[in-house]
Amino acid sequence: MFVHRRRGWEIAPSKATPEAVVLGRRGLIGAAAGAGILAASARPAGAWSLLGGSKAPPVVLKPLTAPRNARYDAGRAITDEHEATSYNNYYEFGMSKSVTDAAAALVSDPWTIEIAGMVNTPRRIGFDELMKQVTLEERVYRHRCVEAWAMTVPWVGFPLAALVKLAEPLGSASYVKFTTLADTKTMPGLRQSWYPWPYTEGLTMQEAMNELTFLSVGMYGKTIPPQDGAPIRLTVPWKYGFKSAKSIVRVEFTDQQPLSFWQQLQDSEYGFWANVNPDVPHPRWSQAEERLLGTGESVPTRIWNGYGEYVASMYADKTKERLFV
Ligand SMILES: Nc1nc2c(c(=O)[nH]1)N[C@H]1C(S)=C(S)[C@@H](COP(=O)(O)O)O[C@H]1N2
Ligand SMILES: [Mo]
Repeated sequence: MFVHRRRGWEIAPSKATPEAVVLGRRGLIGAAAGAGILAASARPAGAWSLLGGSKAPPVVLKPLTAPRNARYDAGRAITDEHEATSYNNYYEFGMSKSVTDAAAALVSDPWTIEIAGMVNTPRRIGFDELMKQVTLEERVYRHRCVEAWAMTVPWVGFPLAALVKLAEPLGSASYVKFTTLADTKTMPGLRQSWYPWPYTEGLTMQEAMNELTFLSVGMYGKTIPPQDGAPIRLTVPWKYGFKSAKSIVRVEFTDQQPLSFWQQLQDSEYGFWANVNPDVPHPRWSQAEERLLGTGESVPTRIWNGYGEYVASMYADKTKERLFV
């Protein structure tokens, strides 16, 4: 099934450029949180750039464990850690699946998240400060990329609902918009100016408050590696993987449906809802099956990525929406 599709799941840059131009550029915790355990990775920031910026020093991940929440049984074998952390989509570091070396340049400590828009008090919160205010748990979730590959990962993090609560949104806010890091000094992908950087994503407030919606700060018992979105990323398991924005720097509450990065590039292929559905093919390939990272096995895709019991009811009244694009 992979033979006939493009190497990447995005449209070719040549094709993307006009649309992008036309569309315009944006029209814890407990125990684990203690003393700096959570700082994403220790690295002498800047040192590598003195050497010409060609190679960042090796990334040191810190142990980060939390009790596993047994409510979310993935029903699949956990993907081999190396496979899951070396086959990535992180376009800020390049369009290839192998961005581990490039992403080592990401400076994820210190890290600040801006809480903006329709909230009681707009403010900035340091990552370490945030970690003191949430309770971490481990959840094993299935991840389904729109390109039809899938993995099963033990994430460590906390429900997005906990951050929403801390943010104190106004009653009039109906969406949450996520903006991720766009640092031209460390992210070579940003030179590809036809892409509408920074990477943005959005959820309805109801989706944001859903019990499944997770902010991950660790995986496989360690802090998240840069290539997987250090130090904090969304994990939205019933939607195509592009909704799971990496390295989040801004969370904005709004009454306008956010326009996401991929939507700006090609709305006909990557919409706002992006819920997984085997019966709604991508315009350029089937979504009926998915290939498991590691084993290469092909398995049937499930509607809502198999999480319907938690999420389907949110969409019962949205029959006119393009829920599966
Ligand atoms: N900032 C940012 N977030 C991103 C992406 C990206 O390119 N940039 N790619 C998305 C896509 S398409 C997928 S499938 C997942 C991949 O996560 P992983 O590399 O950790 O498996 O991240 C999502 N989040
Ligand atoms: Mo993806």
